[in-house]
Amino acid sequence: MGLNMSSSISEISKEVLLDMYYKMILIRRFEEKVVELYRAGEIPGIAHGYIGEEAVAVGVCSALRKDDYILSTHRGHGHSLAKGIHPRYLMAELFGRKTGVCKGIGGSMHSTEPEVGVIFSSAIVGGNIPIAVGVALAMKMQRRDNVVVSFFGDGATNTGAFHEALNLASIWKLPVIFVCENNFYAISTHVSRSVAAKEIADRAVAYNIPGKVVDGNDVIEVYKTTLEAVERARRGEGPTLIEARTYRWLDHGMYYLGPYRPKEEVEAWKQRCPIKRLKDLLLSKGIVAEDVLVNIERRVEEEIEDAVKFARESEEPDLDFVKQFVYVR
Ligand SMILES: Cc1ncc(C[n+]2csc(CCOP(=O)(O)OP(=O)(O)O)c2C)c(N)n1
Repeated sequence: MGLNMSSSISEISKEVLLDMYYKMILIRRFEEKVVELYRAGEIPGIAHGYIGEEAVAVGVCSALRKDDYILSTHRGHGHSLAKGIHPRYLMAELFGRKTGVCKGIGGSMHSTEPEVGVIFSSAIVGGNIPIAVGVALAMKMQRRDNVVVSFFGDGATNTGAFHEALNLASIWKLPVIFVCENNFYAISTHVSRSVAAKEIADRAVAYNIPGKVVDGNDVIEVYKTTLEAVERARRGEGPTLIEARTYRWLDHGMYYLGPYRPKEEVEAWKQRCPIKRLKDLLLSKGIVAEDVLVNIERRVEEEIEDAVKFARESEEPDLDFVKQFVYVR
């Protein structure tokens, strides 16, 4: 973890920093609302929260262009919002409404909107990684300079798909960035019980690509490391593996799995809240006055209320509507 949050902030524009703050707050409030609505029985199906991990999605997506692509996972709300999906259409998707990003028939784990670069999301652990390589191959074959990011968890790095994908991406020097969100647990299994490598980033060595460990609760470090990987990819030099160390504050999903994590560990990570860290930095460096941040927080509260109202008032898809999207030979 090479970069230091406060020393490297001066090179980033105020506009970008404020957008990062806005997006992190947006994700946090969105997820808090999802927990509330899920427990109240308003959101059907299952959902996996991103609270605590906001700096990864926001740091990475802030380093991308709108026409770059990301591929997401079962824990994807943060990725979608960070890349630019409007909270209204994501909330409506979670509610299973026709106005959702996938017309209400994808749900929490499949949010996709190619117009803003969210090209695919998969609940199959490791499933999006080879598909990201395929998208990157398409970019290369079409001589486009777009970069592709695959987000996945620590558990996904134990799948064959991860290893096959990194190998091929390296051999073909594809413009793809592999972002491992290492939150230390795959459901209740700690990484030390499932990953043989000393560090997940070390797995890059086998594929002759850079493997970098970053503090995933430091949005500036995530952003800068991603920028380097993006430049490398656009230069045609191939992929990078970034291991962003972070922590999920909630349980794996919306249900309680039991005490597999020490309470002190959870508390220690909460003390390292990525949003508070950015806020403290912006204020201590005199980059913005507090009322600017308070206004952003207010704006987000309104946007979340608006998204819930929009979702609640939207129509549910009926059977005839759903049938239009079923493939029949
Ligand atoms: C191929 C496959 N195996 C098992 C599962 C069940 N499953 C869902 S999430 C999960 C853990 C994923 O852990 P990780 O990749 O570290 O991501 P995190 O949930 O920590 O973000 C598992 C095993 C699945 N969805 N897909």
